[in-house]
Amino acid sequence: ASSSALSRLSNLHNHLRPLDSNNQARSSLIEGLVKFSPEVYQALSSGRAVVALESTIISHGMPYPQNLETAKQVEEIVRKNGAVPATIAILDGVPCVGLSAEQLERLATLGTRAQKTARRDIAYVVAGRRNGATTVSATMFFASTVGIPVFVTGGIGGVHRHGEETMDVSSDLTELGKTPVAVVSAGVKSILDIPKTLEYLETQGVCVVGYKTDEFPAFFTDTSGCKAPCRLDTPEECARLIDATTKLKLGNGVLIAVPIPKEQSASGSKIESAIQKALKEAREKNIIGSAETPFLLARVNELTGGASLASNIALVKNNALVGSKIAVALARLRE
Ligand code: PSU
Ligand code: MN
Repeated sequence: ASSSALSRLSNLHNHLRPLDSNNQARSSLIEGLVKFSPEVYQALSSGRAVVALESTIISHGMPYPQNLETAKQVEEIVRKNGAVPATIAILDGVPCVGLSAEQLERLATLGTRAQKTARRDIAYVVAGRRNGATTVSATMFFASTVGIPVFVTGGIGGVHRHGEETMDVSSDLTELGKTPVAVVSAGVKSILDIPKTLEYLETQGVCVVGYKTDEFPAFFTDTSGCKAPCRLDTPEECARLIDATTKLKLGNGVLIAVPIPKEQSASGSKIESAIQKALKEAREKNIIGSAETPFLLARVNELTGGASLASNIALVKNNALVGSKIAVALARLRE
């Protein structure tokens, strides 16, 4: 049955236009193993701007139905700004780059029944023909494999508080160290240790950019008390940085940290006290490993009466706006 699934995929693949020589979507290893939506395949084939989007934020990061609404709205924002959205997830063991409306709905209703899939989980989910929602690390892996240089999300994982004892350091950080994809996020949540996360990114050789800010943003708030190592002020500057990273064959990722819009940043201190409470509960209940981030996100949302979810949605949309402009500027640069 698995080989017939594969042959169906390669059939589909054969019906699509062959890839031209400029584009990166050509890894022969991935031929027939990844299913592209027609929209994404066309865009990659013609060198149009594409923006990768992750799926753990849909399954584990937000409740239904806001997760589905947000996912659809984010895709619309990307299209309105001249790029093609490529939401990435593993469905029935098939890595999908670009989801249909039905597939997006399926993922959103599966919620936490989909497996949270980081890099380490990819082979397990594919081999077992499971449904996997890809985190930043797994989404970067697939984006890079098929040649999508820009990826938009809400927040990335990082070094957890007390990470020096637990060694809970998100694989998002090591992926950024070895995979050449630019990740647009609102920085790192204060459920994590932000200074240690920045140190670790430096160790991994990741270029961290504050977008129109000198300060590294903390997801729900536009300040963290930490300086952003670099600052850029336009999509074109970001595109040139990404292009230089590619030309130099540095091989690492870039983190572009976009502060949450000021209007949504207001409830930041209320959210901070909820974060403290949720962290304490997580320790008491011994919630660790990959379960910790989803637990904290859900709990903070409950404790803030939905305020954190509203902020989360607003910042993701803002990131989609900025990320699309960067992807379009990059595609222009490479014309
Ligand atoms: N932070 C958020 N929302 C999210 C995540 C992080 O504000 O949905 C998800 C992302 O998919 C990220 C993952 O890649 O959590 C990190 O999980 P962990 O801490 O287990 O590495
Ligand atoms: Mn972890």
